[in-house]
Amino acid sequence: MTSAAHTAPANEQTYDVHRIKADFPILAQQVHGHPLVYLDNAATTQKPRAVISALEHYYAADNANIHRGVHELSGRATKQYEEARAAVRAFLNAADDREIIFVRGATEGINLVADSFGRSFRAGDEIIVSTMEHHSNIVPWQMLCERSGAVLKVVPIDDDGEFLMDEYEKLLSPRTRMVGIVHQSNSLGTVNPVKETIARAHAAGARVLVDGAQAAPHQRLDVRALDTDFYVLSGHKMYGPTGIGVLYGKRELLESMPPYQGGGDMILSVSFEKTVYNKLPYKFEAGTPHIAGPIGLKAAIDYMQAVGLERIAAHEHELLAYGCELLAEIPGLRMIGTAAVRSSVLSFVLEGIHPHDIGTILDREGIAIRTGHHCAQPVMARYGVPATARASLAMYNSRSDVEALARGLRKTIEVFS
Ligand code: 7TS
Repeated sequence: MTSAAHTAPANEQTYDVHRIKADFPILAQQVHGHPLVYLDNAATTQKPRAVISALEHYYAADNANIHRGVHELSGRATKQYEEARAAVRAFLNAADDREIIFVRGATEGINLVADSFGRSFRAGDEIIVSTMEHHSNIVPWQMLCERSGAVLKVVPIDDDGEFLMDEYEKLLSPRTRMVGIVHQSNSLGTVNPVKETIARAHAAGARVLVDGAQAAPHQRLDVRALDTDFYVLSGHKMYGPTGIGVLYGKRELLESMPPYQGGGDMILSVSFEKTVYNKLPYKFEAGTPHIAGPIGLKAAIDYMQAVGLERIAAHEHELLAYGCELLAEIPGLRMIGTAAVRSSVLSFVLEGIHPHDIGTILDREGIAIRTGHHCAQPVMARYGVPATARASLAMYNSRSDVEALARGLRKTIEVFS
């Protein structure tokens, strides 16, 4: 271990990671006789007490259906649901609450856009995605291609896992209708130059959907500065509940799009002669929604903002650099994903040891990581590996967590030697 392991950098001294960790009750437990070291945050993050309490309070005190009852509880539930929408709007720096659609997660947000915005796509239209997309930003577009005859084009990545802007430029054409790009890759950690990607798409007359599932917990977002047409995120990856996510869309686009699902709440009037759809955002929120979801998500956003988005990012940045330093000293370890700009993901393979075995041995040490293809099989194909081991960081991880990871990996090598 290098001497750097013993001297905490400046940010670690001012950022009280142990106090933050204490706000997450689940992290206080032992697993297989060891203190839990949770490094599977790209799969899902743990929830602070503030989020758990918000959910409990909602169900214990305010639960009712929204937008319908005249009674007190319905009024309270509706108010909290709509306050959560305003909190998400502010978090994304969107212009208007009507541009915020609550969905199940990033996956549903992308499917909504592919289904509804894609309704006008025709044979010969083109959709561009990158090699490093999560399956959820590939398969809905493939399904749209099957339905419409549109063609999917793929931007390659280089050996470091960087998006190749020149190759992208070559793929853009007047036929391009949509560009789907991940803001931060879940399998490589690469942070993509989305602003430039969007500007170039717009210059070619195409629209852009940015998959922000992994970026949302790690950097300040600003959909207006990016000028993105659509942006999706998942609440559970940013300390909120599962089953709630957000689709941001520019108002004029959402206005022009047909509903995704039909049912209650998405209509103004229904008759067998003519049904009139509701205004935004309700046009896209058919049926009783996951009311507690946005309420929990707002609590998560409030919590992140109280800690400070920039401070979280700085802490995680230092931790990633420290983790890279420690892993570089492990014999036979190859990092998968070495882009110049990346965040929170340590993806790697160990010579001669299957990632699944790494994950199993680390688990016995109380260390949770993810192994597998991370729903990014084209990335695995690009690197010629069936799977990687992935440790992913969150605001509550500390230097001791990545030190435990490095120790666990040395132990894994011993077991297999
Ligand atoms: N986009 C990215 C970049 C993701 O990482 C994920 C989930 C999704 C979309 C889909 O999100 P969902 O909430 O709708 O499922 N990624 C992962 C992961 O890396 N490990 O487990 C899930």
